[in-house]
Amino acid sequence: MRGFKLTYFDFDGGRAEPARLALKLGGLRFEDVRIPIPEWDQYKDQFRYRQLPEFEVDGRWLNQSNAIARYVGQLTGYYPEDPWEAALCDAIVDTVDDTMKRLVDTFTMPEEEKKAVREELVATTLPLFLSGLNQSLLEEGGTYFADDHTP
Ligand SMILES: N[C@@H](CCC(=O)N[C@@H](CS)C(=O)NCC(=O)O)C(=O)O
Repeated sequence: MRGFKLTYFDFDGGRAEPARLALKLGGLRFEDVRIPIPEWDQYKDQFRYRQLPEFEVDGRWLNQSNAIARYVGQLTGYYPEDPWEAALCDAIVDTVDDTMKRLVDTFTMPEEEKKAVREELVATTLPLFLSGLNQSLLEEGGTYFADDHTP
């Protein structure tokens, strides 16, 4: 059996969660390594890009959460086989990433700047991205963004 190890921080959600969920739902056994955030500085240098998640498969390492999720999705049947459906899926994941990045960028801002930037996001970018995602979902039938097999 293959040895899988997913390393991320010790909370649910975040960038490792799609891979964690696909591994669990797909029935693949894996080592779920969760580094406590306060201890991160001790571990950081062990990782090539000094960031997480990282996924180990039989001693080989893969970084980038979306690449990891796609790979696990392909192993477990949660990633579309049809090229168009796969592209739709990728586009949604990248759009969510674009949205999230704008929020994450505010995390370390000084309070006053953070408030102003977030107010601007709430007034402009977030409604644009969220309504775009909603439109994409509706265009695909309203249940799944891609690969909808519901009867
Ligand atoms: N594009 C990368 C981004 C990875 C990333 O930003 N990871 C953050 C946690 S979500 C991290 O490791 N932060 C710790 C640090 O930068 O010291 C991915 O999707 O995997």
